[in-house]
Amino acid sequence: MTLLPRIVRWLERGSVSLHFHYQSSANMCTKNRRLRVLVDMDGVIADFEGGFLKKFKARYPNEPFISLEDRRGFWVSTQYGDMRSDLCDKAISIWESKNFFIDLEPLPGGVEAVKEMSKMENTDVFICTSPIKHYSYCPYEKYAWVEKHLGPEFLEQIILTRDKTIVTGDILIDDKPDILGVEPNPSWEHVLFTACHNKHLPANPSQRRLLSWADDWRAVLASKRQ
Ligand code: UMP
Ligand code: MG
Repeated sequence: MTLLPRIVRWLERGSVSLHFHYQSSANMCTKNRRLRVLVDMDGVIADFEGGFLKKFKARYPNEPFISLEDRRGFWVSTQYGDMRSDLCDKAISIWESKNFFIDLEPLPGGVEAVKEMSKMENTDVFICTSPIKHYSYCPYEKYAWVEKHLGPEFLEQIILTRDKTIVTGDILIDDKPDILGVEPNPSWEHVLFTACHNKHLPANPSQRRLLSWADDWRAVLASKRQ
């Protein structure tokens, strides 16, 4: 036999046995399985609401605004539009502007928590975030924000998607109360991250919450390892 077919055979055998090893260890030892954590960006590690209000007031100083205390509902544009119809487009103009996403301040403890969990054993962390459809600045600035605050190594762990239901993971930490898409049974458990717009929602016994990054996120991750 010439050398090349032999090498191909060795490689094939190697991949078969590696595959077998992976499958059997995954089945027999689920405790050692890696945990995949999906962390949302806006409203979880980046202060979208605070950044919006600051820039809205600066750009439209004579218009009414909604304080963070009075925010209700996930969609800022809907609440502004309900106040006066033209304020919906004015609100949208804020996050469609250059430098809106890169200028967002980190939410307290978020960057530290994401860095810490990504260093935990058997843990894979991804930033899972929905870009706006006006794509001139937002996708670029989301990457730039992650590089600036989490470091260039985190650029490997960004998922930009408008449909988070098709992403597989064990947990999705996200401030949006209803995360819907084409997959009716997403693999992750949605842990609702408390934000000004969702804190008044009635308690939902089937949905766990993280009140902030000072809350016990380590216990939430630990519960998924059992
Ligand atoms: N967003 C809107 N309209 C709103 C509020 C937010 O389009 O009224 C956008 C901004 C973010 C996205 O790009 O929604 C929120 O993304 P997630 O945090 O759900 O990934
Ligand atoms: Mg969010």
